[in-house]
Amino acid sequence: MNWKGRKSGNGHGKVARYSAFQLVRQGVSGDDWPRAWRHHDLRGAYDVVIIGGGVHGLATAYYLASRHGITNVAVVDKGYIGGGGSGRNTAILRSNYLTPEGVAFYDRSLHLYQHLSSELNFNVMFSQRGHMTLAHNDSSLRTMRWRAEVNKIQGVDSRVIGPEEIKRLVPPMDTSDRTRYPILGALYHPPGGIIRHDAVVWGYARAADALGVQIHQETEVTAIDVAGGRVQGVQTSRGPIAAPVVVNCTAGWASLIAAMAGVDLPIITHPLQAAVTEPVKFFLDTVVVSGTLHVYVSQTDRGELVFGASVDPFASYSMRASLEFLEEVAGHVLQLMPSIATMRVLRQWAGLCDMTPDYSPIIGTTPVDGFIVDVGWGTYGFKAGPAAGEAVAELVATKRVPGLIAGFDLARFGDGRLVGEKGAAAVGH
Ligand code: PYC
Repeated sequence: MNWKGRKSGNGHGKVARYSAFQLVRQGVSGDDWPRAWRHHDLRGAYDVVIIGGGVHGLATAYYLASRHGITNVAVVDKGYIGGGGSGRNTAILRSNYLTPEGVAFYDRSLHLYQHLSSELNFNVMFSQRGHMTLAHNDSSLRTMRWRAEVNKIQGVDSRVIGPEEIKRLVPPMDTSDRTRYPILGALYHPPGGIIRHDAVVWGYARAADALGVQIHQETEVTAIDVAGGRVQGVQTSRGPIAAPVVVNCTAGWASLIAAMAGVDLPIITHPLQAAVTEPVKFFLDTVVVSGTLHVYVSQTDRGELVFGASVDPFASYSMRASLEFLEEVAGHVLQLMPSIATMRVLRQWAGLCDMTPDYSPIIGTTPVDGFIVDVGWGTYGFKAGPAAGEAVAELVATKRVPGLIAGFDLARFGDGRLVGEKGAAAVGH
């Protein structure tokens, strides 16, 4: 079910649909647009408390309300919604993973993203322009072939292409054999692309709010109450909340939040940096990734180039950007596309990645009854948001673990059932 045209769950009447007609009406009347989501006093109890107001937390809230009718839900965030990993990633979407579990999961997410603008009545600006992972040596070419075969078997459009087709798709790419790391081929994945991360977060927030979910920004969780092996609620900077279900949808601080409930997670947190240039005329039609050169680059609809690299090689909660990163990423991207040498970088930033031993997430129940985790996304979190939210909502509503996430349980680390997804990382870590 989707939320459009429904009464908002808190009795505030119908939520305005965004449309050309509504745009004209607002313009002529001069009325303010209604707030996309509202401020509420904190209730003392909810059916579900979701910690983290990024894409995962808000998607979970939205699917709880829209698919299962569970609306007595609070999403709490210590800052503002989308201000953590959701606002810091490079918004690349793809499903060309290596393991059958990973391919099925991320493909479901891609499918939900494809239909998200119409489902949420909010333009999330998904630009499905194709995604290309370059191979500069025999072993990466072998991994690309492996991924292409796993993808094809599961119905995901991926294939290995050669330098000629790469040059045709990305004319500024240096595909000659005179470079330090000549390009031998690439894994080409046409359904991949980029999206506007703030639009995704705001779209989910607006739709969840319209269904009665309460979004509480600047509400920091300071403790999680557990008694008799069962979660009881949370303590926050705005007071206590009782709840039989608490979902940890945080990124960057996931292991610290879990530790508040006495749950140990095998996560190490690393910073990941990115940068953006001034806008220029559109010339880069595909997302380009090179694991060997530790770089990925795409061009936004505004014309800026967005670059990223691998995670910083040390564990830290620092979100400072560094000159070393910029020097390295600029040098590497110029090996791929020497003609962009005079473009100026406008901004750089960092986010936090919760890395697990197998580069797959931890999603599902924990030894504490009612305390659920959707964490450990490493560098894959934003693309996973819709499928993770949908699956966690189903788990909360039905108390059954959906097949799509069964392999990503916390117990796998003790049982030795790892889901090795390092080979599908955008860049080497
Ligand atoms: O996995 O596509 C990816 C990715 C891009 C940037 C960081 N991770």
